[in-house]
Amino acid sequence: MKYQRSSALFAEAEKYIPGGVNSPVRAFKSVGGTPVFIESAKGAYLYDADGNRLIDYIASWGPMILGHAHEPVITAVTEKAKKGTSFGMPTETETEIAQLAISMVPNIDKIRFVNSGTEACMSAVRLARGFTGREKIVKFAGCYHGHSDAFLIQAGSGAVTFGSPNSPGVTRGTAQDTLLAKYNDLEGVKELFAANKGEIAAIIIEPVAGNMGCILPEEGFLQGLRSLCDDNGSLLIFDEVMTGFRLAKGGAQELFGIKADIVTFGKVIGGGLPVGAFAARDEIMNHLAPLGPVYQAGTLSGNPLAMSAGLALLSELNAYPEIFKSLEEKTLYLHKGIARVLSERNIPHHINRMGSMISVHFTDEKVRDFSSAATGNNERFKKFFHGMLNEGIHLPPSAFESWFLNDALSYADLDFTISAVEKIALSL
Ligand code: HOZ
Repeated sequence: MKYQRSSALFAEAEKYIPGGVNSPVRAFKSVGGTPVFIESAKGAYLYDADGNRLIDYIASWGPMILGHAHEPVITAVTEKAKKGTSFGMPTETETEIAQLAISMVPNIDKIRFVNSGTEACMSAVRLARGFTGREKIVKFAGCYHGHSDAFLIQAGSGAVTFGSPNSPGVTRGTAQDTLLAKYNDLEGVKELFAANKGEIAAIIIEPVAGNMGCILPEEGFLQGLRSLCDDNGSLLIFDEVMTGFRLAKGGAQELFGIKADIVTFGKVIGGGLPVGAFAARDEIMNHLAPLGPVYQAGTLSGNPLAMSAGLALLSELNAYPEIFKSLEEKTLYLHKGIARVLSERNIPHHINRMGSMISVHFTDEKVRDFSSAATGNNERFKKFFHGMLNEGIHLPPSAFESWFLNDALSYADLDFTISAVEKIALSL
């Protein structure tokens, strides 16, 4: 496939936008080459500036769970836009999506909408600090909770892809309130609690991590964190920006049967428009302004277009919960197909999968935390990524990202993907 026009567009973009992109993960810096510029998308496919059709495993980094330009979402947004795009005043649609989200997710009474997952996590931590009167938080190496200061300590996603897991610009004071643990290492978290008695406001975790590739919580790990929080008066924050409304109607809380104190959302909840949210029981949410003293606000929060897109998408997921099963079956099919090809060619690999999240790591180690994810052979990943792109398949351009399947993908698309792996495997 040819990507000449994309390359030219990128060269032009680089003159005016740092790195030519508005979010670093879009750049191909760690895999080489230039990003593909998209003109449109429908269902499982992206159509780029060179006229190529690509099978999409990024799904806008998660939101497009039912595929691109999904009709009910497009209709809802179009109709809403005709009535005005922003008022900075309340609308009924905000209450409708709040009611629906609360009915789908366990253990939450109130929800506040913001504009991104970053904002949601940043606000959740402020709320946890305000609620507990404590300052420290625990986060896990390789987890990414957006780009607010407190989280750019051993962060995953683009932060690690581009070699800045601890970003310059984060003050020492902020960094020292973020305690770092290893994913799946309950003992390590216990030690942090012992060393910081009465000081930890919250643990924040991606219950299934998606920002160092896809990493699954091991048996007892999330439950152990729940008990530690209970025993120490700390809050458990599930960052469900990726997993919320994707792994199940009620996200990871439902899937693992574990109650978090605060849950954050993004991606699917906005139906492809910029939306984040955080939610909790009344006793916690009532600490937020204007009811309580913890301040949080936003001009475009609860924007009518964004709310109508999210409402349309959540309504579908609520009405047809079999979608989650269908997505899981498709992802399993892809997993088995790719694993078969890589095993036949004796290519060391480890594939992690949960629901419709999956990632391929070119290592023979079991990938269970950031350091095992980092053992992946990046040269091989680069060849894999470009080989697949050349076959018309767009994967995330970093081994430290999860792939997201969408339900518009057909089994023919999955077979095509598996045969592309077969085709390029010899050159890996
Ligand atoms: N949270 C997304 C996946 N790591 C990336 C979104 C972005 O940084 O652009």
